[in-house]
Amino acid sequence: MRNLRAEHLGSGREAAHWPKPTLPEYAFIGRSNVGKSSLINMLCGVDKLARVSNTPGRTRLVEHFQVAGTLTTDGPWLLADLPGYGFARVARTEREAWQRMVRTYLRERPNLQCVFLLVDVRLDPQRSDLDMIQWLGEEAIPFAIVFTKSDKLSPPKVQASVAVFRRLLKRTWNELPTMFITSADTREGRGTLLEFIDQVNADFRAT
Ligand SMILES: Nc1nc2c(ncn2[C@@H]2O[C@H](COP(=O)(O)OP(=O)(O)O)[C@@H](O)[C@H]2O)c(=O)[nH]1
Ligand SMILES: [Mg+2]
Repeated sequence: MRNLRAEHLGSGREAAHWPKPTLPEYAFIGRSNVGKSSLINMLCGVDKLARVSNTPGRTRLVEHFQVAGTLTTDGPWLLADLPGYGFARVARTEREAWQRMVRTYLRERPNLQCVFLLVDVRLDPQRSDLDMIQWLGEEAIPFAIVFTKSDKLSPPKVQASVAVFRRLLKRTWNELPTMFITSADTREGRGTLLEFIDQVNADFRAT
């Protein structure tokens, strides 16, 4: 399968350290261990692209990558790897610092097109994910839910798990977000996710 050229642009805590917001940008966020680095690497078809974001001490920063295009088009786009949440044992001050930075980024990044919120398909809906969804909705920040590790369950169990999530969200939302089912191991969902990015990139360039 076609690999995408991708390069690490830098990391930073605040807007002054982020790349100029001229290209369409997609942010990846989720609880630690959800499979964020694996998904980013799988999408780009590059081993160890997102490894840099695992470096201790840099995990509290937004990591930016520029990707050369998708499977079918060459228009460049930006990928932002956000620090994970859901550590049980993180001190409150650190959690608040995380929240401040991530919220500032999500609210104020002008070229942000969509937040991909990653959810482990094996788990029941987690409070921290639901809180994030709630907040994104209230802030009117466009997002999609990306279920990860689909290879770990049988297809019917994957569908059942997604259905639980949909039912829960339907209690609060009239319109459900777009959902993707992915696996870094089998590469399920790669084409679909890249097509989605393609479409949004095209809309961005048309305006
Ligand atoms: N079977 C399987 N394991 C995965 C998948 N994605 C991630 N993992 C494993 O889950 C663990 C955490 O993945 P990682 O990408 O580092 O998660 P992150 O903390 O969200 O960046 C690692 O052991 C990965 O090998 C997947 O799609 N399928
Ligand atoms: Mg990671």
